[in-house]
Formats: sequence, structure tokens, C-alpha cells
Amino acid sequence: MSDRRTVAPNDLSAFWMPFTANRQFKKAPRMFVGAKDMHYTTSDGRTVLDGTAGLWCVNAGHCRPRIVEAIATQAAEMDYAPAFQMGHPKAFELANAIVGLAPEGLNHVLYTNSGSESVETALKVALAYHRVKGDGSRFRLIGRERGYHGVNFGGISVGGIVTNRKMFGTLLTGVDHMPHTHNIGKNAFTRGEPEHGADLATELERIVTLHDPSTIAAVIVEPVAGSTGVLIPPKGYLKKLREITKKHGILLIFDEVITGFGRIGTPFAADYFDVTPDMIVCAKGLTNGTIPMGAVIVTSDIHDAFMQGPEHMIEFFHGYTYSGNPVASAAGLATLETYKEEGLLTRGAELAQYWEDALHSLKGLPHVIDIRNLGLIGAIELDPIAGAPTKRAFSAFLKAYESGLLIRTTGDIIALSPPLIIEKHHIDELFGKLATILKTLE
Ligand code: PXG
Repeated sequence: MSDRRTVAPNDLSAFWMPFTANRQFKKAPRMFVGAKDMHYTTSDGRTVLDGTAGLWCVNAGHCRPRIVEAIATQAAEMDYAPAFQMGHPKAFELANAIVGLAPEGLNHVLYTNSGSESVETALKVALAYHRVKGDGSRFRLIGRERGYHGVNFGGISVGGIVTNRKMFGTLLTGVDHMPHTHNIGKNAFTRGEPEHGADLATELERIVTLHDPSTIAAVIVEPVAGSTGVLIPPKGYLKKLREITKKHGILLIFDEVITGFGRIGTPFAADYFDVTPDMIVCAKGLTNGTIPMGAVIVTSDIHDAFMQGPEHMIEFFHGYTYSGNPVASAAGLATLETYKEEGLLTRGAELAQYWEDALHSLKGLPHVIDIRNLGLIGAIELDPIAGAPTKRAFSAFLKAYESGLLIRTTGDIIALSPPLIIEKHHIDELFGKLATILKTLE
């Protein structure tokens, strides 16, 4: 019998791959078959340094023993318990642990299976919250250009990525968008938070005035926009959004699917920016990428508003078969223990300066028009090839893979977000390889 860990299947046609150039991939497949700590192993036996924590999710590095064991043990002990009208201890333990990490006041957790579902859940909570409070005219949701909130209908409606929206009809109605904050003209090569652009938050005032505050349920933003190419918020911008939303009784939702669990050197971005939203949406790092799981963390004010009416009645008609799944909960608990034991939720802060210096050393290399960073996130924006946008960055991605380095690209932007266990010598290796690649790009 063949060793299934190392031999690639010979028919790749059945799997229609997500967000992938399927025809290109299937002509020259890139297959991972193993992973440990900072590295993947490819089907042809090569080692690849993980510059992206999988897809921004493997914050503690790969195949960590405590997490692996917790998953195996839970799968053997109790694989599944009904999520509706029944419970199991680990889902409650994990909710307490999440609340323990979250900013003060965010005290209740709804579970989901992904970031996309967390977004849908948060938007629904927002609409229902106003309604249970007798304020049902608040039906509008405000997102932002270039925002990414997953791929379900609510998420693409409040999201602002054209390619993810244009094929899908009218989307949700009653949605409006703030302008994005990306401004290379003024902020290129800024280290950390850009100086220019906080005034863009006042665009929210304009939108609120246009629709009247009494019609607006919630504003959702990524504190640091990830998928759209790493857009760091201008200094003071998020605080202004908080002031405006508070003034008008509008809920503020932080989508921390990427920034949650230590990515920028604090447990959540809310901590880093010292801005407490009404809800935090998370997923990815919650289980270190092992078992699909997401969560929405909400304030007591939101939770308590629903706890009314006859006690035998369901308070919120929403949830998933796998909400708080036992194996996912066990993975989540072991993940949070690993983060705590190894100080990973603040390790990004310790390494941020070294990371920033290494990243910005690429300034001046061919085609590099901007470099941005925060915590252990980095982005390098390349000048697109005329008439062939995305091609230059994609070719950097392919060359990186060949040279033993995993990076992510979106448009002509290279995004980096390594596991938080990264060591300085890995950072040197990563940027050393990247510099070589950038020098050879067409
Ligand atoms: N919100 C944000 C802010 C995200 O970044 C989602 C929601 C959706 O999560 P799910 O689990 O449904 O995929 C995301 C996902 C990339 C990349 O490389 C980013 C994501 C997913 C895949 C790739 O930029 N973010």
C-alpha cells in the first residue's frame, strides 16, 4: 500500500478548490503533507517555512502536542453532543476562558464554525438586539470599502471587496460603506500606525446623518484589515469610530478573525488600540487552525437584553449543529492553554521591533511601492505589471514556495503573518529569501 502521507493523489479534478486558480494549481500542484512548529513538509519532501501561520490561524505553530492530544482524547471520550437544549462541560469552560481573555465587559460567547459564520451571527445579534429593546427601526448595517468579513451573504454585503461581491446579485439591503483608509500617497513606508487618515472616521458621521441614526444597527470593521492587503488604521481612527457609534446608540463590531489571539502583540486588537467594541468576532486562532470554530463575544448589555419573556422559550433563534462542538471545544481549551503557558498572546509585542526592522529593510528593492506592519503582521505592496494586475505578486508567491517559504498574496500585495512562536533566525531567513525573490521578479 502506498504511503498516503507522501504520495499525491493522481486525480485532482473532483475538488473544486476555494479561492484558488484551479487550472493553474492542478497543472503544477503544491501539496503539503506534514507540518511541525514553524514548517510544512511538501509531498516532494521539501521543508517550507510558514510565513503566514497557515491562513493567519496557526498562531502557536503546527501540531502542538497539547492540542493534538486534547483533540484525540475528546474524540475518543465523547465525539458529539447535541448543541441545542443540551450541553457539555468543555463548551462552557472554553466560553469562560474566552471571556477571561476578552476586554472587560465582553462577557458572553456564541459559538460558530468559522469567521464567516461569526460575522453572520454578530450581524444578526445586532439587528435582533435593537428589536428586543423595542428599537426595531435600526436595521441598517455599515461596513467599509476593502473590508473582508468572510464569504456569506451578510459578510459580503458589509464587506468591500469588489470581486467577492459583484457576482452575487443585490446582497443585503440597507447596507452602506465607509471609505477605506489606505493612502499610499501620504502614508507609504509608515512603520506601525499611519499619521494620516483619522479624519476618515468622520465619514461615518456623514453616513449616519444621511440615513438618520435611528435607522442604524451596527458598524463592523476589521481593526486591522487583513485580507485586503493589510491596512493599518490611522492613529486615532478607531477611537473616533467608537465615539461616533456610542453617541448615536450604534453597536460597534470588531471583526478580529485575524487580529484576535495575539497577532498584534495583545490578546485582541481592542486591547492594542484601547477601544472596546460591543462585539468581537473571532475564529482562526481560537483553535490554532486545527478544528473549525469561531465565536462572537458580546457585552452583558447585549446578552441581558435577550433574557426576557417566559423561561421555557428560546431567547434567540440562531445557532449551528456544531456550535460548541466537543472536539472543537477541547481544541480551543488546549490552544488557549498553550498560548498562556508560552506567553504567545504578547510575544508579538516582544518581536514587533525586530520584525518591523527586517521587513522595512526591503524598502528600495525593485517594484516595492509600500511596506506596512503592526505586531507580527507585515505587507509589501508591489507595483502591478501594466495590464496584468496580481501577476507580479503571484509569481513572487510561486518563487517563494519553490525556495521553501510560504507567503500570501492578495492583488499585488504580499502579506505575512507567521506563527507567534517564530524566532529571530526564522525572521532573518524569511526576509533574506524574500529579498532574493524580489530582486529576480520581472
Ligand atoms: N473576517 C475576517 C476579518 C477574515 O480575515 C473571515 C472573516 C472569514 O473567516 P472564514 O473562517 O469563514 O474564512 C476572515 C477570513 C488571507 C485570508 O490570506 C484571510 C481569510 C481567510 C482566508 C485567507 O487573507 N480571512
